Amino acid sequence: MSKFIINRRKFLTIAGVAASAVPLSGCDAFDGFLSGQSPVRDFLASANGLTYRAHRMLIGADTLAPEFSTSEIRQGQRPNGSTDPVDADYLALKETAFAGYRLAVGGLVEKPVSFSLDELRNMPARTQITRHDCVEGWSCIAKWTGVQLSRVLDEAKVKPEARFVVFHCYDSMNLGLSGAVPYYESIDLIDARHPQTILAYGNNDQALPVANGAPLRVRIERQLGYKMAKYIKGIELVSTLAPFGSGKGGFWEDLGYEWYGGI
Ligand SMILES: Nc1nc2c(c(=O)[nH]1)N[C@H]1C(S)=C(S)[C@@H](COP(=O)(O)O)O[C@H]1N2
Ligand SMILES: [Mo]
Repeated sequence: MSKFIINRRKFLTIAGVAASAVPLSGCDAFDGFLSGQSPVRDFLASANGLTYRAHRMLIGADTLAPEFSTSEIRQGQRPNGSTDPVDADYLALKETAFAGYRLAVGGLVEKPVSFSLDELRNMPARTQITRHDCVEGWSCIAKWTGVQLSRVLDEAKVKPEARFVVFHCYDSMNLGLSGAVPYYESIDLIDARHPQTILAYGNNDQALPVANGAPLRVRIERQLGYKMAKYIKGIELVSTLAPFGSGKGGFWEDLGYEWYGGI
């Protein structure tokens, strides 16, 4: 991970210079933090806080990740992490080609709802060709088709006190002696409502393969691969991440990765 942190700091310095001509609230506190003399230092005293604030201040909420052309797709999306879950409830769904699948949306919403795959496919679709960057050191350009998460959230009517979207997944991850825990992830509502954040059911013009998260996985194009939960069982709107896993906001975060995996 250290390589990524250094890259982000480099980015910060460059972006900070570029942005100095435009009014940017909070910039002083930020510079003060970098020189080590600011009272907000404690608040920002983690690489994670630094990168999160940097991205949020210097990159607009709606800034798009680069999109590519069909000719730039060189190979299928390389499967990584869980690629064939063996959890009983998942196997039962897979047997029926996911006919009985329903995406549950609950938590801090006015109207808890669930959607079948057909219902999701009948909502307005978005297709995007983007690059997936995995911390393990590989990237892949692929085409993704799905429904914008914001549309699904609007159906459920997010309550004002909600701050995060938690993705609950079907696949359990083996942690050796500590047993198996389900994969989960979380993002804030800025990324959740970003136009390129989609619940994808299609990959490279085919139904999403099991290896890449069938029947439904999220694409969060401005963050690293581990944020993009596959095999989504349900979505929960929450005000705090403390109750889930070890409280760090995701399976890999609980093991030490940063919560904000911005690229
Ligand atoms: N449910 C679930 N989601 C997951 C993972 C996983 O193991 N389980 N691995 C993550 C990681 S580290 C990466 S790089 C991407 C891989 O997605 P892909 O298999 O489509 O390449 O999924 C992410 N989402
Ligand atoms: Mo990854």
